[in-house]
Amino acid sequence: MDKERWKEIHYEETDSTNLRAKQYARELREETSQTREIKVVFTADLQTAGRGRLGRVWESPKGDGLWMSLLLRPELSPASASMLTLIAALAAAEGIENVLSVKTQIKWPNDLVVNGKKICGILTEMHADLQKIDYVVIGIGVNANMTGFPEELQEKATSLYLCSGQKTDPDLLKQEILASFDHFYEEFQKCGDLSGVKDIYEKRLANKGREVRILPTGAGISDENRGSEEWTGTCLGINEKGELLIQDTDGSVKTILSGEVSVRGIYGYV
Ligand code: BT5
Repeated sequence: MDKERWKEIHYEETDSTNLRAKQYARELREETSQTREIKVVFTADLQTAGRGRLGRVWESPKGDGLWMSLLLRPELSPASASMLTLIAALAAAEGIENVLSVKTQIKWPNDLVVNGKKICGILTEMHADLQKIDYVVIGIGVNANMTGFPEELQEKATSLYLCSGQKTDPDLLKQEILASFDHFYEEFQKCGDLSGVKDIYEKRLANKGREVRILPTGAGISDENRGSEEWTGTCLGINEKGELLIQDTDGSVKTILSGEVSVRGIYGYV
């Protein structure tokens, strides 16, 4: 995709920017089914029904964060969509660091962590047929200015403010993350996979070199792991498709497509 400008749609309050993006895509499809080159970013000051994966709640209080969703219609197979989550994670990490001196790490596949606590979550959703993606929505939530969290999140969530003592303008954060996304997305399109960003991704990968626990509960568990018990191994990194490489205790290396991977020692609460 070229670096054409993002069309920006902002809400003071909405249910979820991912829902707004999906609705927009459905309406657009009815009007101009041939328009593939779209780049729309939806933001909200407040989300009343912010969502995480598997229908979980995403706390999105007013003015305290960057709650945004990117709508794209890439010429990709549905199997490639999960790579966009990794591209978004890289973009969010770099964008944040361009605004503040806070060192962010990526907890594969969809969390950014600072000092062992979650600062950003990503929710990628798509509409596709068997061969091709129709549209993809990448929701990115960054905790910017929260001064505290509800009790159940206190141990595992943090904000840029709590890490740096500085308030951040969500709009500036948005512009930086979009610029980084454009850069990494272009690299992704050039290669057709993540080979061009693998090294830089792995530098930020909190899981790398650590013992990780695989919980075979997520939707994207590969066949070899499906139905198996929870198991542990050492994370070696990712491959060019963005799958996590785990060395089992018997020395064999397995790939995890997506889903639930709990990482010992990354979050204080694990
Ligand atoms: C995620 O899900 O981390 C994806 C979050 C995506 C949020 C963005 S905001 C813009 C767009 N619009 C939406 O409606 N969503 C996207 P998951 O890995 O399932 O993590 C969810 C879990 O994180 C929850 O069950 C809580 O434990 C925790 N959590 C909730 N709110 C949080 C917050 N603000 N900061 C850190 N952790 C939070």
